[in-house]
Amino acid sequence: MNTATIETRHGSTRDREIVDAKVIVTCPGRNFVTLKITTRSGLTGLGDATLNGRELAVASYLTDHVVPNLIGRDAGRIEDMWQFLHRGAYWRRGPVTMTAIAAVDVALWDILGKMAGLPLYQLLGGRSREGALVYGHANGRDIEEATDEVGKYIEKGFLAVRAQCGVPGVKKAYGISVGGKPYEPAESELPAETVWNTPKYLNIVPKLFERLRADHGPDVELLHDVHHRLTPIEAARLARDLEPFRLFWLEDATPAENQKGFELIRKHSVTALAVGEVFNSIWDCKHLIENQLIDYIRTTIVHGGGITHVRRIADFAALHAVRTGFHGATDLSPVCMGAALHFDTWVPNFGIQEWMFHSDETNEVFPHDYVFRNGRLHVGDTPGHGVDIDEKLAARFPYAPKQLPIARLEDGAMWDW
Ligand code: KDG
Ligand code: MG
Repeated sequence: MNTATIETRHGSTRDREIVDAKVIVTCPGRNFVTLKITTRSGLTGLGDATLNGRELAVASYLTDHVVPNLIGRDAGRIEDMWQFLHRGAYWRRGPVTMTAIAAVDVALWDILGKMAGLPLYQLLGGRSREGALVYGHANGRDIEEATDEVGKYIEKGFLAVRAQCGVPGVKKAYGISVGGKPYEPAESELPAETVWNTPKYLNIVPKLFERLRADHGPDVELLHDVHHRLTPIEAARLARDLEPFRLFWLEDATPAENQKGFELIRKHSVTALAVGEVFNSIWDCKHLIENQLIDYIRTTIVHGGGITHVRRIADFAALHAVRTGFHGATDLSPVCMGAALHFDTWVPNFGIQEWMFHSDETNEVFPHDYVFRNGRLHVGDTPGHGVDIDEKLAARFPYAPKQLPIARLEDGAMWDW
């Protein structure tokens, strides 16, 4: 796009012209896709573009369809770029498109921070809090092991812990570590097959939380992820059974395509509900938010079209007393985590931030300035989002195809994983 050169305090439109954009795919333990944009003045910005198990679809969307459109454009026109990639593509929404748009958007916000010499949270409106409350993932093959693991998180200083335990009679229940390694869902080239049994699950989960409250007291915040496995009436039963143990939230209690199902859960229970890690647009969560059928919205920066779009979701949620609780599994790179933490530091209606630890290799490939202290993650004051990439190191970890597992019922029929 040809724009006349306009001088501003932060350089000219010529300085801000995008001269390069490249996609970096790396696998330091797991796959990550990163977009790096460079301006004529030599500033660079990074955006996460990782979509677990479908990484190369986003890499191709960016390389083949987006990058050619970026060259020559003004990196300072963040809103216009978002509208161009969203409206201009004609084919809107969807996880691949919105993840690609997010990568561009976050890279441009990163550049804006560097141009201004300010950390990203300052560009959004400044601090609302000192640090972002985070929850870690404790799990065990049985209740005994799970309660020990929750104890370890509390000892490390966590104020909030997600707890999952194995289900007797169910092989490979969701969220349970294998072989003492940290839990990582995408473990094989083709999807691992798991078997699901709802009655067995509904039987064990209230027992887990009864034990956790008995062992760890009333104050620690406890969370649980159903991972879309229940029907609305089953979810309503679980939410009601868990009421005495005051969960911070029950997540993805039923698949959110059927949004009326949440009315049924609400009718039977006051357990707080979180939804939205698989959403990618405000239109996915509009009904749930405006009808106050959920308490926390989980759509985060990388899958929700970037800061520009997630800010709209958060502002809309604030009108309806819904707070943020961003997805933060290991399949979202430190670049997303950095951007999300700046957002969390600013957003008035913040609830909590998920934080699964990245591996040491991942942290080395993506040096960052956020740190954990007293149950919260704190961003630094590096201009932009504060996350970088060591490209030489990244090149030593080539892409390794991996897909998420699937779930079947005991009779072999497909179920939601
Ligand atoms: O890629 C899928 C994971 O991000 C997801 O299974 C993790 O549900 C998840 C969570 O709440 O972290
Ligand atoms: Mg989840």
